[in-house]
Amino acid sequence: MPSLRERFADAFEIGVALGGKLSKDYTPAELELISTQFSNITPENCMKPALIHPEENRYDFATPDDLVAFARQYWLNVTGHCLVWHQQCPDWIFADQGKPAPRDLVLQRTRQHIRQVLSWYRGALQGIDVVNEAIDDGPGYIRKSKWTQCIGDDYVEMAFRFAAEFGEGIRLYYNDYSIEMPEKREKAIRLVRDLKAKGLRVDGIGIQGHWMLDKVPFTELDKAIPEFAALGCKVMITELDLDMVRRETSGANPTAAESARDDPYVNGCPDAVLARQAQQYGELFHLFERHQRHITRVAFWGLHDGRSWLNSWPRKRTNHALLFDRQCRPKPAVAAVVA
Ligand code: 9MR
Repeated sequence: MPSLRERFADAFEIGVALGGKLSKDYTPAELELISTQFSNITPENCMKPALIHPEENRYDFATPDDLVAFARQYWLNVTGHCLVWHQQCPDWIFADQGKPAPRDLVLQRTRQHIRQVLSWYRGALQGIDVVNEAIDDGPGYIRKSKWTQCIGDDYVEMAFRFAAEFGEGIRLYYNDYSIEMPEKREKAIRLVRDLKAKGLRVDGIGIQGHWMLDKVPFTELDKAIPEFAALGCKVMITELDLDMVRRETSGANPTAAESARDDPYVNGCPDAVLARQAQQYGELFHLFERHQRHITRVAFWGLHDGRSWLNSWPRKRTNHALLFDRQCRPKPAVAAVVA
């Protein structure tokens, strides 16, 4: 059987999000899996503002540097994640001597942040999520956050402006969850269209793809991909996983928390359920292939089931969301995807 990256080499890159330091936190089997199956890696956390820029005059490049070095060694591309987000963002950006910082100061700091990260990784990043999850989950347009409080809704525009200023040679993306669904899709289209009308560069739109077993929005995806492409953007599936344990919250709002305590698949996921997962992953890749002229990357949010964020969000449970099991063995979904 070909590896995933071989199987889709002519269609799109196969990506994976990786946490921690590759030089010390991964077993030989995991490293082997990364380098054989995938062609693109995304740092799961270490490039987020709070981690890479914990204090105004201190950057922590050690962990992302480690990932970039690994990627070089194995000829993998790296997609940065993310320059501006309302989560995992350090408080200092928004504060000025105990008071909310004025717009100009926050803009100046944002510009400096973007400048430093993009300059440091020039030549190392193929692309980067410039703004992550800016669209409101409810009826509003731009999500209210410290960014909108301090700068205004145009923080998105300003972030893309700074990214274009310093990001020569790096593709610039807007990334969000549930934007394939009609309500958020309309707002995502409006946002990207407005940015482009202002002359700003938006090279790609990332549909995160945190979906649930038996609830994959195939029909909406089929519409969303060409609609995003019609804006003059490439489309990427950036954080793919298929949640196997029922949850109430859709999308990926990190602050969601659920109180249920059941853990049905703690001793393993039944074959019949894994078969359904295989079928649905297979159908997804079939859909992606049909739209392959628009799609540049399909990336999984985690290397294998044991490393998925869905084991702890929106509550602790034993999940089986990815293509490889906790021992790095291919699950039935791998064969379905390849087929
Ligand atoms: O997978 C990431 C997890 O380790 C972090 O605790 C979490 C913090 O909010 O962020 C997770 O990654 C998110 C990504 O950056 C943006 N889209 C949703 C992802 C899952 O929450």
